[in-house]
Amino acid sequence: MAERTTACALDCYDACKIIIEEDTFPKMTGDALHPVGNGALCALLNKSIHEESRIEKPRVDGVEVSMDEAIAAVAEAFKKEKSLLWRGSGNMGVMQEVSNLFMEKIGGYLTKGSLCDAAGDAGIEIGRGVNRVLPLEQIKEAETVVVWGRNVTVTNAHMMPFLEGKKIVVIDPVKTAIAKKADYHLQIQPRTDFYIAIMLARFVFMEDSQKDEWLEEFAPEFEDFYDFTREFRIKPILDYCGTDLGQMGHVLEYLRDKKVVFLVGAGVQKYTTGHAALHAIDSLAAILGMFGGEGTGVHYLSDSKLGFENPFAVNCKKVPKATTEFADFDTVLIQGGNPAESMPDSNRVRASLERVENLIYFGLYENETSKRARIVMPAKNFFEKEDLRLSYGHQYVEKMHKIIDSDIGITEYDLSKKLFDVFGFEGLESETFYIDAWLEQCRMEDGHYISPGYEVTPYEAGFGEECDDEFEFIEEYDDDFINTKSFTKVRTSKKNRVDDEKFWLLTPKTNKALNTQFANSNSIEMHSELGFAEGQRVKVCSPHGEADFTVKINEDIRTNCVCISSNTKDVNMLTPTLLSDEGDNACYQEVKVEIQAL
Ligand SMILES: Nc1nc2c(c(=O)[nH]1)N[C@H]1C(S)=C(S)[C@@H](COP(=O)(O)OP(=O)(O)OC[C@H]3O[C@@H](n4cnc5c(=O)[nH]c(N)nc54)[C@H](O)[C@@H]3O)O[C@H]1N2
Ligand SMILES: Nc1nc2c(c(=O)[nH]1)N[C@H]1C(S)=C(S)[C@@H](COP(=O)(O)OP(=O)(O)OC[C@H]3O[C@@H](n4cnc5c(=O)[nH]c(N)nc54)[C@H](O)[C@@H]3O)O[C@H]1N2
Ligand code: SF4
Ligand SMILES: [Mo]
Repeated sequence: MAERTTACALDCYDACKIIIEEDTFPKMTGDALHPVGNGALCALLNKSIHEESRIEKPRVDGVEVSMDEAIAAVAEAFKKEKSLLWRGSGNMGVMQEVSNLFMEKIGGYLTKGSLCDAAGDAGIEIGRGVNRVLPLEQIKEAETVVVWGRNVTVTNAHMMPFLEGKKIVVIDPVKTAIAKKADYHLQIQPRTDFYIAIMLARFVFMEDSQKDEWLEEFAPEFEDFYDFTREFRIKPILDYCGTDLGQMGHVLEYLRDKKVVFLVGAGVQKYTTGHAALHAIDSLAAILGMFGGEGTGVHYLSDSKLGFENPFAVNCKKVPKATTEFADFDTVLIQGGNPAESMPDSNRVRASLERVENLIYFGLYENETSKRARIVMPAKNFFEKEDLRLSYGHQYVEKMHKIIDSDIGITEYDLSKKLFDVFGFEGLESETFYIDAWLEQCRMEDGHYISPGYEVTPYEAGFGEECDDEFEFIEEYDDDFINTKSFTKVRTSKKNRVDDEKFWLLTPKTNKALNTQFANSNSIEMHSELGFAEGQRVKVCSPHGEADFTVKINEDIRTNCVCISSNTKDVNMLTPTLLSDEGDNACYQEVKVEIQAL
C-alpha cells in the first residue's frame, strides 16, 4: 500500500502534514500528533482541490496539442540563444528546482533575490551570518510575543496555539485581528520599523537593561551600537513613527527582563530599506540577550535550505527576480508563478512578457501570465507527484508522497528529463535519487524528519555558519525615499520625494487566497475619514500606473494608509520596479497613491 501522507505545498509558514485515508481522496485530515498544527487544515487547501479549474491540455500558439508536441515546442524554444527560467513559489516542494539542471546545461539564466522575504533575510544575515529557524518549542516557552508586521491569524494560523497564555504585543499600522486581542498594540506609521527598533534599543541602554554579560561574549561591539542609536533625535522620530514616549514605555514593560520572542513578518520589509528593519530588530533583540537562550529569539521567514547540500545548486548567470526584463530573452519559462500579477509594476511586466518570442507558462491555472504565453504546459499538482517539503516557519521536513494518478500535466522532473533526452544531455539522476539526497541529510527525531540547519537554541554557541562569529550590530542607515533631515543629528539629508497628501499603499495577504491563486478581489480598504463611501468606485493612481477599485470601509487602518490585499486584481499596477538596497527584493510598499472618485 502506498503511503498516504503528504504535506501542503502552498507557500505558507505552516507546511502542514496531510493524512489521506485509503481511497478517500480528496477527503483528508491534518495530523493531530504532528508538532505543527492541531490536525486542522485550512480552507485554502480545499480551494486548491475543489474550486480552481485546472489547465488540462497543453497549448501552442493558442491551439491544443498533445503533450509530446508541446514538449517538442518547448525544446525547440530552448534552442534559441538566450533563455531564462523564472520560478515562482506556487509549489514549495524541493523538486521544483530540478529544472535548474537543464538551464545549466544550456547556459541559460536563473533569477536571484525574491518577491517575498529577501530584504529581511539580507538584514538578518548581516547581523547573524545565517538565518536559522527559531524552533517552535522556544516560542512555546516565551513570556512575551511581539507580533511585528505579521498577520499571524491569516498567514500563519497554526502559530496561534503557541501564543496562548502569553503577553502579546503587536506592532502594525493596521489593527489586525491579533492586534485586537493583544495586550498592547503599537499602531505605527508604515515603514518606520527601523526607527522603532532603534528607539527601543536606545531606551533599553538608557535604563541600563541591556544584557551585559551575554553581550561581552557574543556581541562585544554593543557600545558602538549605543552610540549609533544616539545619533537619532528622539522627539521628531517618535512623532514621525506615530508614537510617543508613553507608548514606548508600555512596550518596554513587556520586554524588560522577560523571555521574549519577536515574530517578524514580511510587512516590515517591503521597502528599499527592508534589510535595515530586520537588522535593527535583530540588534534590539541582541541587547536584550534574546539569542541562544530558551524561550527567546527572533522568528522570521527562515532559510529552509540552511545546512543542506542542494543537488540542484547550479552555476547559472542570474537576473534579479523582482525587476526581470523578460524582453531581454528569446525564451522565458515561467514555472510555478504568475509574474503578470504577482510582480510589481504590472504595466512594465506585462509589456515585457509580451515582447518575449517564446514565453512558456508551466503551471496549474489560467491567469494573466498564461494568457500571454505562446506555449502553455499544464503541471501536475502536489497530490500527483513525489516530493519533499521544507518550511521557512519551522524545522520539520515532510516527505510528500504521490496520492493520486492523473492524466493531466507533467511533473517538473519529467519535463526536465524529456528536455535532457531531446538535447542528448547526460547526468540527470532518477527522481528518487534527488528526493533521497535531501531526505538523507535530515535528522530523525521522535519519528519526524528535521532540517540539518536546526539547533534547539539557535546561536547558543555563536553566530555564522560555524557558530563561532560575533553578532554584528547595525551601524548605518541610508534612506533615499524619505527626508530624514530632522531625524539625525549628524547625517545629511536627501531630497524628500514623498508628498504627504498621498496615502501609503499596504498590500498584505488575505485568508481568501494564496498570493494570486484561488480568489481575486477588487477592494480597497480605507478609513471612513478619507471621505469615500462603502461600495463607491475609485481610481487609484501612483507614479507607476493606475487601476479602479471598490471601497470597503475599515476603521482599523490609519487615516494616511490604504490597504489592497496582494491577491487583488491590478494591485501591482501601482507598485514600483525597484530593488531593495540589500537582498534584491521587491519593494511593494515603497509607494504612495492618490485616490479619485469615479
Ligand atoms: N492565507 C494566506 N496565507 C499566506 C499567504 C497568502 O497569500 N494567504 N502568503 C504566504 C506568503 S507568500 C508569505 S510571504 C507570508 C507573509 O505573511 P506575513 O508575514 O503575515 O505578511 P503580510 O500579510 O504581507 O503582512 C503582514 C502584516 O504587516 C503589516 N504591515 C504592513 N506594512 C507594515 C510596516 O511598514 N510595518 C509593520 N510593522 N507592519 C506592516 C500588515 O498590516 C500586515 O498585518 O504569508 C504566507 N501565508
Ligand atoms: N502587491 C503585492 N504583491 C505581492 C506581494 C505583496 O505582498 N504585495 N507578495 C509577494 C510574495 S510574498 C510572493 S511569495 C509572490 C508570489 O508570487 P508567485 O510566485 O508568482 O505565486 P502565485 O501568484 O501564487 O502563482 C503561483 C502559480 O504557480 C502555479 N503552480 C502551483 N503549483 C504548481 C506546481 O506544482 N507546478 C507548477 N509548475 N506550477 C504550479 C499556479 O498555476 C499558480 O498560478 O507574490 C508577491 N506579490
Ligand atoms: S495553506 Fe498553510 S495553513 Fe493551509 S493547509 Fe497549507 S500549509 Fe496548512
Ligand atoms: Mo511570499
